[in-house]
Amino acid sequence: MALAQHVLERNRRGAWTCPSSDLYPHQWLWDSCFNAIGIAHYDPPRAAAELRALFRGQWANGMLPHMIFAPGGNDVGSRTVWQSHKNPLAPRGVHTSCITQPPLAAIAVWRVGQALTVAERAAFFAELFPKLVAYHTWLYTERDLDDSGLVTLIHPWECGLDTTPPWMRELRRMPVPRWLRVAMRFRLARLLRRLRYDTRHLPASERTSDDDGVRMLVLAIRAKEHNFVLRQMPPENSVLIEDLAFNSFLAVANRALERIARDLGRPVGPDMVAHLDRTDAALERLWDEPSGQYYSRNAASGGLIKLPTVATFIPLWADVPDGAQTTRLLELLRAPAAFWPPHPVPSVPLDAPRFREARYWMGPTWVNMNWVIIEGLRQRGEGELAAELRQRTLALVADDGFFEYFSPLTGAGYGAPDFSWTAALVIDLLARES
Ligand code: 9WN
Repeated sequence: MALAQHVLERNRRGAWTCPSSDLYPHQWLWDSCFNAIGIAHYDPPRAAAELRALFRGQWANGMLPHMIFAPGGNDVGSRTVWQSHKNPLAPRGVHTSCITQPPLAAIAVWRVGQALTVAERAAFFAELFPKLVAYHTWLYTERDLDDSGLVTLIHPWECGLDTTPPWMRELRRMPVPRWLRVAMRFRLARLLRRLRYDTRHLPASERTSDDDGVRMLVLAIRAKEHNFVLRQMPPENSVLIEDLAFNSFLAVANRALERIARDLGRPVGPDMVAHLDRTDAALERLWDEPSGQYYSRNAASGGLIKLPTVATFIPLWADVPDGAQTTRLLELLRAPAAFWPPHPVPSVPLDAPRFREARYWMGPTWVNMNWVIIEGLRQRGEGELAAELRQRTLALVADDGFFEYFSPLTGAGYGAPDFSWTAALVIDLLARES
């Protein structure tokens, strides 16, 4: 616990906490939500400040950006790609990215609220509730254009599991300019490695491949040509996905928003209630009966992207019905050849052709995903399995340190050391004893 707090103290930048001092010096949306959930156990006012700091970046249309750049010259994460100051909707005092990230804010606000005094909580909820409503309203009006209940993402950085195989497959299918095809044939993207910040700190084998990195950049630049506005983006030149992880988190966050509203005695309004109910129901359209898994869906073609990932378990945390689906998901989770190796839960199952033991979201075990699955298992009354996963997750960190991700086979830590959400979620797991 003390060691974990130490990591969070070291990564603290005033009101907010960066994910890692070297690799990620800015504020990220879902990272700060996980950080606040952990910090609330030992410093509730600071946890509240962490979340308040996120809303510095809120756009006039309600969007919460995935990054708020730290002041100063260090341009990691390419402030220059976004140039938010040129967009009239962006806030003036800070530079932000122009896309969002998993919508965990309402969940974190609710949890942090439970750690505050009654008076502090009332003020905190009253301040952030309208901003949360604005964010959820933006998600539904700007990203759910057909009112299906499922939000569409425009870039893999929005889903949080950046290089997850479903996104990489769709990204590789995106038509690219001729110069890029030629560059890829001759593996010229490799030459850009010197410009990359992450591979100066970490082995390239643990990170996004050069080609995928260039494609992601091309996609961000294309989205910028359309002001990052979904309804302006031509589907044939974009990658548009109804992302499973994002929409599952949205379903959980919607319920947290309702709880905050009830606490304040201010109902969320019939339009929002209709959106929330539609999202719960719509998650079922991401279920594939033959394989017994949930998948993301290509928003343009409507087809499920049937590549298995850890995201299939996130709906356990949402309000999807108990029953045969849950039973199948639990069986899948415990399959040693797939999702239950010595150090579960891998981000891609071991038996998938795309599994890579050490590469980012293509195989390694992530503490935030385990924490989400533990939440889901507890909610489903699967206390024993939740306790076992909790114990294995804590052991992984105790043996190797607060790494960003881990080998599911050996438990070796990869990516950034002293990574904030690993520390924060360890604190939460330790505090809630089983
Ligand atoms: C791009 C900060 C973020 C996480 C993401 C993770 C990684 C950024 C990157 O780091 O993404 O947003 O530079 O690759 O994939 O989930 O929020 O920790």
